[in-house]
Amino acid sequence: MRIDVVTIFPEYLAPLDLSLAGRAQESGLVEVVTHDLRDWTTDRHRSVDDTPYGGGAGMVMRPGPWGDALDAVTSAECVVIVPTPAGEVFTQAVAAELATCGHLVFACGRYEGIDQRVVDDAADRWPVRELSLGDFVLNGGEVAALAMIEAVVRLVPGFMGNPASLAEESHGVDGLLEYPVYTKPATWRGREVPEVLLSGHHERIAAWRREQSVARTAERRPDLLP
Ligand code: 6GU
Repeated sequence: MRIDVVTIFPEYLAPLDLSLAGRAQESGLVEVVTHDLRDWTTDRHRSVDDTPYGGGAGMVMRPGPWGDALDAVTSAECVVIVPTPAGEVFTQAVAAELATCGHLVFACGRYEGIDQRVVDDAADRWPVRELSLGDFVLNGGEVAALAMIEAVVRLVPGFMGNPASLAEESHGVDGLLEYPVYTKPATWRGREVPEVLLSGHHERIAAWRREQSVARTAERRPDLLP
């Protein structure tokens, strides 16, 4: 998989080289290339934003540099991703879908957003996904892109050492939250590991974990229950 990220803060993406995704890059499974949007500016001040038509607070990213940047880094087979709090919610299902793509291009906006014509123009040529991490506001798309890239890359076939751990985690196949986990010692600060987990009884353990998952989901995320 090839991933291009266009941003005015390429340094924001540096953690990708350290994290899980860094390993995937070393193994050649994934290649992430970041680009500075200002490389596609033509004015002396390398400006990327301007005041919004219709008035209002903040600045909007100009279409010119974005159009040229996307023309340069896209390919016939790519999917363009625009992180924005106004997007559809990025879920594990979206991550799994994107993990099957050969080429992802992230367009990270700052300020109040990117001129909508950039997105509309891109959508005439490539599949475009405007995606949000959830109902809160970040200063720009960079941190969101980092999160999405990590979520996608770990689903690329061949990335995870143990694919079973993908199936059992939160938002896995049954869509429930993960059950609580414990390791040695069996007693710590007077707190015991639940007895059933020491029993060696695999069916009882599976039933207990299922029960914990359902209870946790009902308590914290009732919207996820079927
Ligand atoms: Cl994708 N971008 C920004 N700027 N804020 C967000 C977000 C994305 N998702 C949640 N908040």
